[in-house]
Amino acid sequence: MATQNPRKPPNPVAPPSVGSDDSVVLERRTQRVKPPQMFQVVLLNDDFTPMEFVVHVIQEFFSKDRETATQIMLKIHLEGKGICGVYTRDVASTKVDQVLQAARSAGHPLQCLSEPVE
Ligand code: TYC
Repeated sequence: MATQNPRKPPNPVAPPSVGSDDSVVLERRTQRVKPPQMFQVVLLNDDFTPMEFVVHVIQEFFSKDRETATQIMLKIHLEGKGICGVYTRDVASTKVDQVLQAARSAGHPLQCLSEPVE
């Protein structure tokens, strides 16, 4: 049995209707697709992970330049946590996995999580 593709977004424009004089009317519909829920990826401070490693992680996985990465790292160091980026659910989850994998491989206890924005 044929089923509708659940990923296909609804068409924002109604099917054209043809008037008695052969004119075609395109009725605009209100957009019904909500933007996706976004997730912020957060790094947590600890007393053991080297600052240089955190800067490297932020550059590598969150595509920040060295100066921005250093600022984010220092904010985390001073305030306890900091946002490294905001992504859709799956991308955020992948970033968390990548950070934790890199930290564990290097023997550091760095913690990373994602949480819904708002
Ligand atoms: N507090 C760590 C230190 O003094 C540095 C650090 C910064 C660790 C940010 C984790 O997410 C972190 N070596």
